Amino acid sequence: MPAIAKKPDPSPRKWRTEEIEALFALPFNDLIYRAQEVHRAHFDANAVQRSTLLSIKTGGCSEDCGYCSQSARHDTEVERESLLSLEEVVAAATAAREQGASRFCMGAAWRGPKQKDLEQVSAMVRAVKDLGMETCVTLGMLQQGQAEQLKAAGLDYYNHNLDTAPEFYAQVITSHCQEDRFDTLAKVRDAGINVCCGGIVGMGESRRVRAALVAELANMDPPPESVPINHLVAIPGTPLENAAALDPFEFVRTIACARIAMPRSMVRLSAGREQMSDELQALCFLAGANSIFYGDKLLTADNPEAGHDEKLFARLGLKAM
Ligand code: SAM
Ligand code: DTB
Ligand code: SF4
Repeated sequence: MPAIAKKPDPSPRKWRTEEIEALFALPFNDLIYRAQEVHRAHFDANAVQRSTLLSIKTGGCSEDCGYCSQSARHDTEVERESLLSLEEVVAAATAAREQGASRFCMGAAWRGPKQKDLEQVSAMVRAVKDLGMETCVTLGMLQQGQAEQLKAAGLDYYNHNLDTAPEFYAQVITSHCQEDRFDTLAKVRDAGINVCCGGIVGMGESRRVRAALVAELANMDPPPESVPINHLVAIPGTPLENAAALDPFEFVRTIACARIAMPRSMVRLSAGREQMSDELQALCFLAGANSIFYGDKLLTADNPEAGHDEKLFARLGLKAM
């Protein structure tokens, strides 16, 4: 059964950054307890949704996002490739379904799709939908009418992250502004597509920035159905390759704060799992994460092997949603 996001709360409360900061400052055990209470009130605490990612168009991106292996402006090992064929995408989605993923997410290293690109991606969405999977794409910024076109193709989710708090955004990305991202998110929402929107931590930001990111996400009206919390994967050749390491408990705290502030959203433990111990991941599930990327690759970076995750799920008594 595909995972269905819960209906958004018709009147979600607004959060001030200071309130989220106060959550961050709680003793760790108290914070996790609060997050567990909220999690259990809204979800099966032992069920985790699994999405598989595929990079359908890799590298050569015009944007300068400081964390990204795919920017043409950074000297990384990622080579520019052209858009995958429909057959390649269907083969990857079929394999992901066989491994137990309920959603297939296709990512493209674009500032935004050209009309010709969008038609090809729409065909991919239709084909993945026909396999009985939920569909998600992340294609960058959308122009008028493009979200409606994706909806008509059967798109369930559009991923477009705020990435960080407004006050830190320009230190990470200068080729577009966060307002552009809000504009695309509004187009996605208006087209009736579920919103997948989160951010990255571990980029050298302060706790206040992490709290402000969680508040921005929670104050979206309605909040995103799906909230990926990425841990920076430090990529050699990017401006953030030497970002200061984040205390792992601070990552867990970020998950817990997201869970408390967005009780009905799926919170996804996203990039960075390959660099985490099983014990740290277990703490993230305890803090209310109930979704992961599943399969040995994210877009360009490594993710734990599916077999390893199967064993982890068995050891923790977790079931696939
Ligand atoms: N080009 C599109 C865009 O930027 O919206 C879609 C692809 S982009 C790679 C999707 C998201 O992946 C980014 O917004 C960012 O949050 C996350 N991401 C990219 N590189 C990352 C890294 N090295 N570590 C953690 N998260 C990363
Ligand atoms: C998201 O928030 N994280 C995913 C997905 N949305 C597209 C991407 C993570 C990318 C990690 C680095 C890489 O694979 O290049
Ligand atoms: Fe391009 Fe997206 Fe990477 Fe930014 S995050 S450089 S927009 S692929």
